[in-house]
Amino acid sequence: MSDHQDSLAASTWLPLLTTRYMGRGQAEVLQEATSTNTLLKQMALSGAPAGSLCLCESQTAGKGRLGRIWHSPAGQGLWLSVLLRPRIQPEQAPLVTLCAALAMAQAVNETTGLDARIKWPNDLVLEGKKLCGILLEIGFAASGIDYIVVGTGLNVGRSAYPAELAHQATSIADHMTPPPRRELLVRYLAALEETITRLENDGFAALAEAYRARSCTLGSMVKVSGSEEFTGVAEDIDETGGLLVRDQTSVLRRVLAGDVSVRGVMGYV
Ligand code: BT5
Repeated sequence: MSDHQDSLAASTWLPLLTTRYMGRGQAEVLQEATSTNTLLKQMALSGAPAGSLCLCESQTAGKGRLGRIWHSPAGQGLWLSVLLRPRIQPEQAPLVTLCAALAMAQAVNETTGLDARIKWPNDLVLEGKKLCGILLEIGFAASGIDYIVVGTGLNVGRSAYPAELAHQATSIADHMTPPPRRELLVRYLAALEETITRLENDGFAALAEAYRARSCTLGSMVKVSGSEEFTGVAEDIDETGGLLVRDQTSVLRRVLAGDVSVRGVMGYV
């Protein structure tokens, strides 16, 4: 695909938007950024409205969780951050990651037919390998949540990740000729508006069925590592986004953070 056909210039996708506000605030579209999350946080602090976004062709300091690096080579992905100012309680904030994961899984499926699955909490996987990572950054005010920046790194092109990650990473181009990135963007923004609106109005219960249908974690054997280490079967998500895992002594335990490996996914056997 030539650069022109796969342009992310706002003029190519703004007319395609089907949303009420998502993607319609301020839009910063850059050739190169340090991190779209970092830039959008600055925009949030300067008063940018909900639905504003920042996206770029390449990131020089793409961030994962816990200071990890997110590889974001030029033209190879949808390196995108969206600004939300959701009407939810602070303890519900982790659910926004789940909303974004569901929205991106739906967008990938609708535009490519590929069966992207959600690995709780913040990964999308395709045939057991990581296709997309999500990073939430939250700003609080005295009254509650001020803003949430939702960053998504979706691998689209053949060179989206370095060769040393080939055992655990994948890209749409590993499976098919990718659609123009603006199609993924427009579908994601529409799906994100819907999942966030449902969360605001009715809580996660309104999304649970759709989430479960796209999850590769629920119903699977998982290994939890971090402050507590145990294995068990992931049974459900609770009302604040925690994962409920039944351990080998049949006790249901709530996992809020930490790393969860799913058997058969991203190199865990
Ligand atoms: C994540 O962290 O998965 C969150 C990634 C969020 C990236 C987006 S891009 C737009 C926005 N701006 C930013 O600066 N960030 C967001 P985590 O679960 O910690 O996973 C990080 C790990 O994924 C790394 O340690 C690598 O092992 C692996 N990784 C790095 N780049 C990758 C890539 N392009 N594809 C697949 N895996 C990758």
